[in-house]
Amino acid sequence: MSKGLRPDFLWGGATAANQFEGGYLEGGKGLSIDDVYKGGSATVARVIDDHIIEGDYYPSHEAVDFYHRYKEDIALLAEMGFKCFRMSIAWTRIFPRGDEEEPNEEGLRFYDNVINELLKYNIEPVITISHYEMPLALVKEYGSWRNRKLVEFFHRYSRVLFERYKGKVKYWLTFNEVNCTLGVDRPYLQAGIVYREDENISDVKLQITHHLLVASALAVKECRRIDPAAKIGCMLIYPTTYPHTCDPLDQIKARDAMATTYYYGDVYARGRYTNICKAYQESIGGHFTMEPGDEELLKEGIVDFIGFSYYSSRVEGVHVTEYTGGNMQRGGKNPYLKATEWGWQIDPIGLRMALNNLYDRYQLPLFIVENGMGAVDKVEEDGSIIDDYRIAYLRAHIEAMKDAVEIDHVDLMGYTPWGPIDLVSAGTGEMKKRYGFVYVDKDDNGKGTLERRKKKSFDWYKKVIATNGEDLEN
Ligand code: BGP
Repeated sequence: MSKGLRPDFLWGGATAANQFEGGYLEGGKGLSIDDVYKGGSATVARVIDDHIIEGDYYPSHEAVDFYHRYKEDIALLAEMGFKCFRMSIAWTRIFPRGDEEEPNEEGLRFYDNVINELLKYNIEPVITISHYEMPLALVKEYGSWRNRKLVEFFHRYSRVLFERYKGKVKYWLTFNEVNCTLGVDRPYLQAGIVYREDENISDVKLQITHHLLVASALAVKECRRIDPAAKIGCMLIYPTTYPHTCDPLDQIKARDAMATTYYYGDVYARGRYTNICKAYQESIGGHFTMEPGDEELLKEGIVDFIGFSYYSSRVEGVHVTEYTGGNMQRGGKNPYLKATEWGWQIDPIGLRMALNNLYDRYQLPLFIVENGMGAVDKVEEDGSIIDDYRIAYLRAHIEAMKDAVEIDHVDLMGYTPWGPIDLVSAGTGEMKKRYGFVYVDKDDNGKGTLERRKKKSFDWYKKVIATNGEDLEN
């Protein structure tokens, strides 16, 4: 077998509409759940506002203004040699309330322009259909994904996109980090859900999940019908999880901690609720309703590839006493690893493990659609930004990913690190938590010129892409 990444490896970067675009009321856009959310506290279930409070600052409203600067931004991505660009479409630009019969033409026109601009540079759009920004009206008036009606609305929305972008968009992802919905964190960001006191949380979790899985399966079916040449995948958050010790109880605990990830992964990749799903349903004592035809639909909705995000690993076990932060989930601290300023443990080998675990389990092509290190960047007096720490993080993760391909024979389609141009943090709403190769002049209070500036990592990543990952030297 030949060594190295495939010649058509999809190098790029990843963003999400609500964290990147701004223009939150422009072009007929409706309010999304993220437009009334200030970031930072959605990691625990809480009562959240369902409207905008005048005078308060909302990071997504302007974000970094990709809405008006997409040409300049895409030119920068093209200069780095991007082969693909992962972005999401804001559901509320297309269906401002979510329940309309007809889409908002102005919203579609914005994405026509963005997609055409990308194609002009031969950058393949990789589109997430829903990334943490569902229409607020669907939450307030329908109870969000508790309600089966949402399946119909999402079906209509995704069908409009496949029809409009047939022949132009070759790669689709359904729901971003969908498995967060079952975790303790983020049912709000993912599904607009804040649990009510009068409801059985276990039942609601399973019902929402079933609706999301059915909606995804329908999207897969529609995508194949409308544009058979396109590929459609799922998007899981993947927290590589190590047992704390060799105590067999720790092994079981670490395995159980992956149940919410494989719950989704198994249905997406195997088309049915597997043993791990059933065990999880029983462990939380939840029940949900399936409609006739759902089982068939899940079978037909098997994805073409598995997209996943990987930032850090965690430790689980019965003896864990020290915890640390992480992307959407708290985990046990690992004494062998260093962590970022936000406490996310840096573990490139964890990425190789993730690739192996997912490939062993599903035997479907994989796509790393998020990875990266949030860090505070300093602009030097001469205007330069020397982000060697970012280069070191990405380099180590690319090396690990290459090991998974070259040594372990994992089938990997591409790599899109998070936030190639600085954007708003999903977890905290901060600007100072930066991921980009391109710096954006904006602070946590919304002040700044929005000017774009290349960091040191810009040229480094350009070289990495140009050599298909062969030259990783800083
Ligand atoms: C993922 C989300 C992204 C992104 C990223 C980094 O979970 O899909 O939207 O934000 O994490 O997280 P944060 O922005 O909290 O640093």
